[in-house]
Amino acid sequence: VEWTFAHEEVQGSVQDRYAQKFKEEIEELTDGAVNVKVYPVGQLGDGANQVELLQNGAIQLGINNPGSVGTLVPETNLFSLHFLLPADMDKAHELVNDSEAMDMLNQKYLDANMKVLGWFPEGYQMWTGNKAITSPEDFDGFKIRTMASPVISESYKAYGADPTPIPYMEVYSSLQLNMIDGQVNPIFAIEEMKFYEVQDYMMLSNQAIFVGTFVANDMFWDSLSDERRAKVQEAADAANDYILGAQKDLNNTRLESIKENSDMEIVELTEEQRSAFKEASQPVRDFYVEQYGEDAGKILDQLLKDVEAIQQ
Ligand code: 6CS
Repeated sequence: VEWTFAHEEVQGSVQDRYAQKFKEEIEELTDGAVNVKVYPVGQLGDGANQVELLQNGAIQLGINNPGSVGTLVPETNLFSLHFLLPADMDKAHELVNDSEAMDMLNQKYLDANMKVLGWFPEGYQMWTGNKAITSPEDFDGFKIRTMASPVISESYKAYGADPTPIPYMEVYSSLQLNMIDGQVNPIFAIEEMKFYEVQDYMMLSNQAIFVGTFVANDMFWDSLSDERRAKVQEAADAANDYILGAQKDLNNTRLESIKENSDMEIVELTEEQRSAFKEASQPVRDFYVEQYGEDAGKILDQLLKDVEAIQQ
């Protein structure tokens, strides 16, 4: 059988590496009875299109992220909150898989026809811009491209910025044409999408971690035998273990390559500068709970509890 696997990034990206690793594992575990065809972004539409195809079962497997699922699974806007996950990447990776909050959140995905097979951090979200941003005041009137999620918008409004949703594949040209002043993404993406060519500054701001979600269509999942399901989960777990080191390496080497190959200035925010953003971001937590209700509140509380525990 052939399974279709779509993700939201270009070849060689974190999501693509995850997908390729999963493909390799499941094809081996099933002695070639399963064949996985991986489609990067653009081939089956953008991130939002792919979520739709996955929900209705036109494709079996996919990687999406809370930014593109936020209007369908409102509780997942949790990960669009800033200064939430621990700064330590290993701990963040552990939490997004093991926190009890994730059992509650995964149930919400199931209600939206998506069976979650794994969560993984892809890197720290960094701002790039046509000017340096070191305080919330610098964001005043700044048009920042973000994904189309209400909590992401609210987060940048809290800094005084003007968040503008634009599809991923159109960000480069929008920056080039000065339709926007900046954007936010992990370093590996800033490199492979060549945003460094059309931006003067990159802020090592670390306000959030970009997380990816590996999901299966629920009907497809239900149609598998117990034995096949166990193998799919085994392959997903192998991809999940692999991606932690792979994404760290990729983000590190691409930071070095940006430093070498571009004249984009890199601005490292001090702890004091970061704390001004952290403070400004706190009311967005209330927005999240007010907008999405009791279960969202429980998920947030549980995650915050587990973040505290893992940092002890
Ligand atoms: O900013 C975006 O829209 C995209 N960024 C990444 C790193 N992955 C997929 C997502 O759609």
